[in-house]
Amino acid sequence: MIQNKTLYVGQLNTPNVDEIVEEFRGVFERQFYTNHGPLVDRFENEIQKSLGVKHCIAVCNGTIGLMVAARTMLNGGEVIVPAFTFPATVHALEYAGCTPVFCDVDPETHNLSIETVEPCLTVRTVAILGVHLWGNPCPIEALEDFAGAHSIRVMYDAAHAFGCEHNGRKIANFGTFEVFSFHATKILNCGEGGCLTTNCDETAAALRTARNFHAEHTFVDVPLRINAKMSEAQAAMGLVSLRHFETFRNANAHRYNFYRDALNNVEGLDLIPLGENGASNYQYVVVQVDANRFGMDRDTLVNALADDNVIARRYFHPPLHRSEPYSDEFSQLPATEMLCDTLMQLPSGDMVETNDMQRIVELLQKYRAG
Ligand code: T4K
Repeated sequence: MIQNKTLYVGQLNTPNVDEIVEEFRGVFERQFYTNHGPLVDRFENEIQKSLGVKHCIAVCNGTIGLMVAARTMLNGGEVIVPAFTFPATVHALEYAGCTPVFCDVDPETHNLSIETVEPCLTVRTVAILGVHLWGNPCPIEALEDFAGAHSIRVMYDAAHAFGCEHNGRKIANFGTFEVFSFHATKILNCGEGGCLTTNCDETAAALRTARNFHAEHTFVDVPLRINAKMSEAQAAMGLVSLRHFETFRNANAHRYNFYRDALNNVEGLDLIPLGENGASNYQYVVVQVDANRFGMDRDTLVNALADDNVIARRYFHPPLHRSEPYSDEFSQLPATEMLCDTLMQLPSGDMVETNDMQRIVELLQKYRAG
């Protein structure tokens, strides 16, 4: 352990450098860098096997994936989406020509629920975009019944949820489509990257067509096409990441369990449970700060940690309905506002060793003691 090393949220799981170099060698030997090369093809097949889903459509990042899928599958209209999410979820919808309508979330699960979605439904609603926050699945069956009853679509932002399960089935298999992020700060790391998944052949053909201008690929009628392809370099990193996924998951679980046990003894800091309805990837170590019990509010705590070289993050802050360009348009969302004021994410990932976590917990105990 380096006593003063800076500990970040987001230095998650590092793919093996030698294996990446080996995959890159093949890219340079073939002189085939993009446009559906052999590594992207292999990556899509491996993801399909790993997630038990019929179609994986690899894209250059999660935001663009969501934008392309929303533009392809919806013809504008209102989409109900939680305000408690990363801005990319909502901005991608806007780029796709949809109107986001913010709903609140459940204060316990941090995900949307029928109770929070229902008040947002109008005659213009075309879809619900659920976010499986922290990898914990949305109430999938209830949402799908509700969407069916109102003849609207349900789709999922699964950026946090690679490898997570809902009642024995992998996230990837639900809704019209699901979108994953393979950003550097995610458990499956392509540097930048993402994919769309679906079990519907027609949806897959449309999404494959829309993500590129390549003449030889599947071609069906879509409203617009764009270059959203994944490159061979991204797929090389992704393949190596995927090969070691279970090791990454186990290492994340070890860190999560360490924090859980240690924070049990720190009054006022409550770790958000993961994987209560099935496997988790244990990527997010999210803590709720109860200022009264802890003796310090979340923002003061994040600043104190930063002074001690621990870069915790306020995911997510500010809430989207209080951020430009939405600030004046939407009403109060009490659970979202409460969560944005009280949650923080602690450093996890391969750079964080047991001794580092011990140091973080000792700092937290010290601040609490005043
Ligand atoms: N939907 C949801 C629910 C999402 O959370 C996201 C992305 C998306 C959609 C969109 O997917 P992508 O288009 O990104 O594929 C980070 C990530 O950039 C973003 O991917 C992620 N969610 C979000 C939750 O976190 P920032 O703006 O907080 O990133 P940044 O650069 O401040 O990094 C966080 C920490 O990680 C820093 O303290 C430093 C550290 N870091 C970061 C990078 C990039 C490293 O140590 N090494 C690195 O290479 O958004």
